[in-house]
Amino acid sequence: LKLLLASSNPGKLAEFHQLLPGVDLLPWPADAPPLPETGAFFSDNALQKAEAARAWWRAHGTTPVDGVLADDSGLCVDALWGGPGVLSARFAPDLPSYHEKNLRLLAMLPAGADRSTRFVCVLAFAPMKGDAFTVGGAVEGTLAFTPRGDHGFGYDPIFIPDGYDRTFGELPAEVKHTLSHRARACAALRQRLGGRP
Ligand code: ITT
Repeated sequence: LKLLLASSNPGKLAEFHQLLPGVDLLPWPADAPPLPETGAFFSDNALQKAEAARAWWRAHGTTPVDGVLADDSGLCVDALWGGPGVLSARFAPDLPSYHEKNLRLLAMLPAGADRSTRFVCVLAFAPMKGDAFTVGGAVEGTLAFTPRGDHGFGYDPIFIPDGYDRTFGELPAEVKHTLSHRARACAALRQRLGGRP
């Protein structure tokens, strides 16, 4: 199976290489246009990205692919009414690094707040022939009190999955890939594709 990954996030690309080992994954070209994500829901944005990328690849693609995969994901903090959620990539745009964004996000929680949090991932799969569909996955956890660890990317240093006392930033990638939102969405994708890839 040969797929185009409609994502400019290198952290996601690295994870998909590990989570979809049988798939020949093409990265979104650096000179391709930015993909739209103007929706109110993860599924809406994932579909927008997959369908826009498929249309662009039909016109400009350099090699045939079986389909396009897009990922819309984020961190949903109960004490922030589910935020930053679908806006996770756009949280604190004034801050240059995820370390600073993570500190800002933690500082928004009042002392004693419920720290329950989940990571959500919706994948949209747009086959070159046929209709696009979405699958999803989530992982429950809590927010750490300070960022810890430098594995992974983005919000990983502040998320402690239930059943562990280390953050995704501290846990080895092999552990994250047994229980993450993206791993669960990939399992659903494999099932939907009938056992492939
Ligand atoms: P593309 O749309 O090009 O794929 P993006 O980074 O804009 O890239 P999203 O709109 O889906 O992607 O935003 C997801 C945000 O949530 C982004 O800030 C990520 O860093 C963060 N995120 C998603 N999955 C994560 C994970 O497994 N670990 C840490 N942070 C994650």
